[in-house]
Amino acid sequence: MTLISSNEIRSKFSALMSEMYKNEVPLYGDLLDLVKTVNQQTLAQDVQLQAQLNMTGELDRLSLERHGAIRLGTAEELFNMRRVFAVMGMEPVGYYDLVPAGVPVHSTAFRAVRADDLNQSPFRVFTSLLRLELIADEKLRQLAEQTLSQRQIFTEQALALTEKFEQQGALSAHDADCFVREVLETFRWHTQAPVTKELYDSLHEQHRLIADVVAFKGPHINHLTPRTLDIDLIQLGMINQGMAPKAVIEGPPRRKCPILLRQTSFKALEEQVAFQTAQGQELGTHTARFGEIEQRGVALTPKGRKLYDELLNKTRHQLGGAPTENNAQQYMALLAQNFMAFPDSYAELRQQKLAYFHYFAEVKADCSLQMSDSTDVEALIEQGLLHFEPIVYEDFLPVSAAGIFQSNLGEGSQTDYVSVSNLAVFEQCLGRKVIDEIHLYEGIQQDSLKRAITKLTQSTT
Ligand code: OOG
Ligand code: NI
Repeated sequence: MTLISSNEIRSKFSALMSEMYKNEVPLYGDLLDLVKTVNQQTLAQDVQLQAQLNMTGELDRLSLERHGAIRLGTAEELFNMRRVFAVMGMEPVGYYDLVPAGVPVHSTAFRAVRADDLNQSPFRVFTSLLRLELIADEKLRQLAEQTLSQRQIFTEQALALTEKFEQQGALSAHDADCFVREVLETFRWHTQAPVTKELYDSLHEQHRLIADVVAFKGPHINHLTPRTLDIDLIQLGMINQGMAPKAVIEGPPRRKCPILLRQTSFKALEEQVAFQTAQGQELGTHTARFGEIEQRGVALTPKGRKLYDELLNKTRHQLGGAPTENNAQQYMALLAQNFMAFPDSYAELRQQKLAYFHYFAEVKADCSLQMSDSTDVEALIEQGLLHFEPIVYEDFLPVSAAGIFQSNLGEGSQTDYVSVSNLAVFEQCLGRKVIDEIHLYEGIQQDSLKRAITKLTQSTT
């Protein structure tokens, strides 16, 4: 019996999900076409970028690359989602508290964690858990809890195969095929809502997000995001094609050396939904699903991240709040101006320990490396024996995520919740600890350096 690797299962699932979403939201397909053209153009014009992506193993994964997002309603749903994603080699990385930004959820990102695995399939899912305790109206909260407790978002087969994986440590080809098809059902859009329009409306009144979670059969995938190499070109392309992107690109401004993550999206679509009534059905609409694009840059160290947060906060402070349609130009100008303080060459980013890098040995025939030299990274780089390339940021940004949520929830959806961040509660629901992303980047950097140094020492002795 051939066993299928988690990488293969993840890769199959990602392809299947993309197909499904293309059928459900045709604009996503248009976006994929736009991204493909822009990426080809950008690579053709920038051989250095092509070489860099080739070195780091990202070139081949580029056309496969995407993330999705879902919103869950209960601790049990999050617990089982963690088990299901584990079958695909995806683990919870990072904790994002969106409550301070007025969105009543906390989240993690499920993704592969090793560099090789990420290159085989970089598929990830931003997964949020609704914080029902933030619904002020107690009756409504109870009704929401009761509604959620009645739904099962996974098929029986999906859970059975997950259990089988947990027992065997892998799945057969047949089981893996069955698993991806069954799990896909959880993410499907349903035009029939299991609640009345009245309940939907009262949930919606509390927060559109609450209605989006509680009033549906399952956590429909709400966007799927391809990775572009030039998000400004995509933003222009979207405008030209009439896709109505959001006013500003979230994240850092355009730079020679991209950092972290830049994102933009087109607005959610209004879709028809059939609600339950005693007599049958009542039609209404719901707005949830949208399209998003991202451009990824180098992962920042805590020092780099601190500088990023400072400059972003400064910009928002100068603007007097979060950017809107009306002050988008001013925001982009301020952002660009403030980020002049962020070094914009890979050499400086590395030397000042602002970002993480992969190291590669440049083995030369005539070099003689002494063991004592072997740890002086700076000298090795100067001698051309050590080469470095940026480690791509694989995660998300809470301020950007809040901006993406908000642009698709409509104006006035920002609510001031009084609450404390609650990692411990989140981890308890999840059934394990979330992985610290900084730890992962540090590990990748250290491993690559160790490998490069070993190669250099071996080749000279
Ligand atoms: C998730 C929004 C966050 C991102 O790319 O930052 C996100 C959601 O709307 O459910 O996907
Ligand atoms: Ni997203």
